[in-house]
Amino acid sequence: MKTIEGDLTIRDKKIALVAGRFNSFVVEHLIKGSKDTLLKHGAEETDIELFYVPGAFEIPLALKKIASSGKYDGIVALGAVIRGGTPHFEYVAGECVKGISQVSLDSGVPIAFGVLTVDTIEQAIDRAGANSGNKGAEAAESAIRMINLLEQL
Ligand code: INI
Repeated sequence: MKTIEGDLTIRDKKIALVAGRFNSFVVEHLIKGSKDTLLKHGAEETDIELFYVPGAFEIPLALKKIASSGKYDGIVALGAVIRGGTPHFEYVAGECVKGISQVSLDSGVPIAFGVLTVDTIEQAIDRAGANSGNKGAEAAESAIRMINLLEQL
């Protein structure tokens, strides 16, 4: 059986990070995890550009423009939607997830999903590098693997 899989090396590729400022105390850790992972696997500092949007709800629209610019080989979407006391959690999280997926499918640009959707601040902190890995780092790895896989298809 022939196996086709994207590897974890990245060279001469442009990557955009799109991050929501809402819950920035968590999102900054996701950005760092993402950036460090890209650098670890071969990206140069100048290959990476960071775009901020106000919150997770705005991520899809920014992604749409960024993906359609044709300048980026892959994108990592980063944010933190925390349920704790937020009545519109479901709407913000739902629209964000749906929009990210739609832009990726429409544009053909791989967009990794590094948006935390959690119940509590503690869970968010855990998943931003404190205990349960760093979702930003994991999303960066997915972006690298998808860029390399799509190149072979
Ligand atoms: N945005 C987030 O990124 N995370 C959240 O937890 C959140 N909550 O809880 O409301 C949130 N809301 C803001 C939203 O993304 C938009 O920026 C805002 O509604 C303006 O359009």
